[in-house]
Formats: sequence, structure tokens, C-alpha cells
Amino acid sequence: MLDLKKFKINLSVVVIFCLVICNINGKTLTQALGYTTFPVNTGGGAKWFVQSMNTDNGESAVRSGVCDHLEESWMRTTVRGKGMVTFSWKVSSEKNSDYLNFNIDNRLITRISGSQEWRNISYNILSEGEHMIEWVYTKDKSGSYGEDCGYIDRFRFLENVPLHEALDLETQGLTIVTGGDSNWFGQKLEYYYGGSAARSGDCCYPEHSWIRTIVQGKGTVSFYWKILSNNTYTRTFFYLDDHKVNVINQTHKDWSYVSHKISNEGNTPLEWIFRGLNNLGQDCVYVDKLTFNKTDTIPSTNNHHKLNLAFLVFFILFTVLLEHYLE
Ligand SMILES: [Ca+2]
Ligand SMILES: [Ca+2]
Repeated sequence: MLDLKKFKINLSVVVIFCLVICNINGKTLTQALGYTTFPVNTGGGAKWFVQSMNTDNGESAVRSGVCDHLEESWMRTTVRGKGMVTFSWKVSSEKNSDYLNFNIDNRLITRISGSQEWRNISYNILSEGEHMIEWVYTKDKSGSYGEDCGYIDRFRFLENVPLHEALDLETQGLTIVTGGDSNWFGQKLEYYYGGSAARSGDCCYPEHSWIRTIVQGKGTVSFYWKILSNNTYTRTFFYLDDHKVNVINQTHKDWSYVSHKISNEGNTPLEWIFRGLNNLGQDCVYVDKLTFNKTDTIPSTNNHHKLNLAFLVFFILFTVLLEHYLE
């Protein structure tokens, strides 16, 4: 029969060994998370520590401390402003009893338990100011399973950027508006061009999130888009002049190019509408590099310049020849 006391002592030896390894590694929690803006603190019944036995990036990750029943092990940091919090996590615990929680500003965002391998999640913070990011491994009054801990790796916080900058519209004079049940925003986590792309807001089916702009005159409109989703209810529609002309679903996981000719002389509205299930950044659409190339309908300025230059050359030659003839 398994001697629980001996098992616990052996487990403690393993943990101390891990802590020694972490000292050999010499990495702080902040370095292991790959985050340098704000310090990372830890506490509770046992502290989180750096280890290299189980990682998502192949180098090092942080692991919750060894807790007793009814204890918890927490790790916190702070971020500032609106932006995307993203990280990988993994848990090995007593299912539906001992949890790895993710909190922002003391509010539970989501939690995992049981045996779950590394997976990435992201969460968009929509309000200004400082925000406390916290991971807590928490145990109930009895029972343990597996490694009895949680892991965090690849933590990043990426500040949001304005929509027109994300869509690379600085020189095009187009105005982007957003609305619906949640607003689109510019983010730096996923992009096709220029370091950022527009991303749909989080919404729960049948909610929606849209962006719109208006182009004027004839021309060609083009953009890149891709969807992040694993469910069939998630769709994104592109409307040109109030007509649905493109749709993408969960099969469009890579960036694809869309281009349409516009033959109207007047104003043409463009609209992207996202409908999806909220799954902590696992369910959204990205749009990038929006371009409107206007078709010229009057002789170009360049041609005017060329005509003027030709006339000037002709006039000078004529004057020179006339003077020469009159001599
Ligand atoms: Ca338990
Ligand atoms: Ca961009």
C-alpha cells in the first residue's frame, strides 16, 4: 500500500530539487514569464517558482507552489492601459475540486482543473488605468491528483492601437467607426502587415460586432482577413454597398486576400460584421491592410505636367529659331 507520508516527503524533495534547478537557471519569475514592465509577486501557502521541467516555450515556465488542502498559491503582476493579456497555461489537479484561476482586478475571468495540456488564451482589457493580473492555484478541503499544480508561460501584455493605424489607413483619409454589442479594436497579437490588425470585439451568439467605413468614387477596395474559431456558429460577413459579398467561417484560419471593384461614382459603404461565441480570444476575426485605390476619371496631373513641359520646350525652340532667322 502507498505510504502517503513517505510520498509527501519524496514530493517535497522533488520540489526542493526543482527550486535548486531554478536557482541554477538564475531566472526570476518576471524573466521566466518573458515580461519586464512590472514586477511579478507571489505568495499564499506556497510561492510560485521557476522551473524548466515543464514549459511551453522549451526554456522555462513558472509553477505554483506545493499547497496543503484549503491553501492557495498566488502570483500577481500589473499592466497599464487597454490591451491584450495573453499567456499559455497548463494544470494537473483534482478535477472540479482543485483549480488554476485567472483573475483580473480580483474578478475571476476563467479557471481550469483536471489534466489539461498547454494551451494559449488571451483576454482583452477594455478600460484605462492599472490592472492586477493574478493566477491562483487553489485547493479544496480534501483530495489531490496528478502533479497538483498549475503552470504559466509566454505571458505578454500588448497595448491596443487605434483602428485606423491597425488597418494601415494613415494616408488614405478613410474614417473607421465601430459598434454592435462590442467594439472592434486595434491589437498587436495577430497581424498581416505593419505590426497590428483590427480585431472584432468579444460577443456571445447571437450578438455581433461591426466596423464600417465609406469610400467615395470608383476604385478597388482590398483587405486581408482571417478568423480564429473552432465552432460552426462563428461567421464574419463583408458587405459592400449594403450587399453581402463575402463570408468566412472557422475553416479560414490563414490570412486571405479580398478585392472588389467599385463602379459607383458616389459614396459606397463598406462593413464587416462578426458574429461569434465568446471564448476568451479563441473566437474572433482579424482584418488588416485595408486599401482603396481610386480610379482616375480625369486626365492625371502627371499628363498635364508632361503637356506643359512639351509646350515650353517647343516655345523655347521656336523663339531661338525665330531669333536666328531674323539675324
Ligand atoms: Ca482537492
Ligand atoms: Ca496592419
